[in-house]
Amino acid sequence: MSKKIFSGVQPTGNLHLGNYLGAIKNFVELQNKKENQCIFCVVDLHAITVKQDPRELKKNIRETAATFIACGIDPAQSIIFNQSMVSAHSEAAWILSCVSRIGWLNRMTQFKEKAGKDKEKASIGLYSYPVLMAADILLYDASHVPVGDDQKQHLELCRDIAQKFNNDFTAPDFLKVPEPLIQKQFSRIMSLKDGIKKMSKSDPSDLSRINLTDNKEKILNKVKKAKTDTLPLPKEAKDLANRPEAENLLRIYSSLKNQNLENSINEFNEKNFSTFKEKLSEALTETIEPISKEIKKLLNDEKYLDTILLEGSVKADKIASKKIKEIKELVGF
Ligand code: AQP
Repeated sequence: MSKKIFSGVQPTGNLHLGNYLGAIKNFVELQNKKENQCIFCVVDLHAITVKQDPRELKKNIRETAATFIACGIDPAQSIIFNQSMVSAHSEAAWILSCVSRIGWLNRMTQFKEKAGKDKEKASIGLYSYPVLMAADILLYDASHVPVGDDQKQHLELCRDIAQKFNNDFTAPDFLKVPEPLIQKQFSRIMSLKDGIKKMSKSDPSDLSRINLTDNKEKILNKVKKAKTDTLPLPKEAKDLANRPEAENLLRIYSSLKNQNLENSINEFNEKNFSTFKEKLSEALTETIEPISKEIKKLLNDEKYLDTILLEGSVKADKIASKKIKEIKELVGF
């Protein structure tokens, strides 16, 4: 059955292995099933929910588009565009924010994590971020949304918003209620420095993540310095309990090798970490080095990247402007 796929990545710099294994790798697999229609968005409106340097943002928008292409998203097959070029996203976000309930948003854990202790000083945009995300998805009647595990709660909210809109305006099935597509085994890649913290763009330590722009030397160094524990690798999956770093590294290896965790456990059955880290570095270099070289090559051609984004936004706008027109009619404008 064909799927309508929509997903986004924020152009906030330092795209990393977690973004790749948790999301972008899945985008490419979905695109490669010819019957699927895929839209991949550089969500720059989401990026400004925290302060951005305008020059850096411009650079990061191109870098995110370059990363999509370098990872295998083909602009001839999928729509690649940046959110701010299609005004329907902002319009739909406002209308949907009038449907969404404060109580629903108050439950969002990502806001609590990102706003930290000083919630009063966080932007309103950061608070209503999931409503904009719902607008992104619902404008394209997406049936499936491939995301990392951290976005699961936002997707559930998106489903609630769609259902409430359909009820409030007596328009059954008008907004398509989307399904999440979450890679079960590899949905949350953790920091190389702390196995209970998500690998993240904003971690001040570059050693905590493998960036998709890292070269071989950097990869080797980061794997060498990755936190482990004093035990050898496990014999069985149950021995990974309370060993978050070992589990994370084994999961990363499994995902890169397209094998399940049990196979990797058998492969390194009670070996020491130095043997495993050598193999992990090899697997990482094999996957990341070609991506990183391609990103660098693409970044030398800004005109090409701008054209891809412009052409993508024209295609996206065609779909989104039709939907926002229907939304406005239902609302009574
Ligand atoms: N560590 C991760 N493991 C698995 N999937 C992940 N994703 C992000 N981190 C991991 C998935 O990547 C997609 C794009 O993410 P994003 O750009 O919306 O947000 P982010 O990477 O979480 O980056 P932030 O919010 O800019 O930075 P931090 O986290 O540093 O504050 C999503 O599908 C996400 O699930």
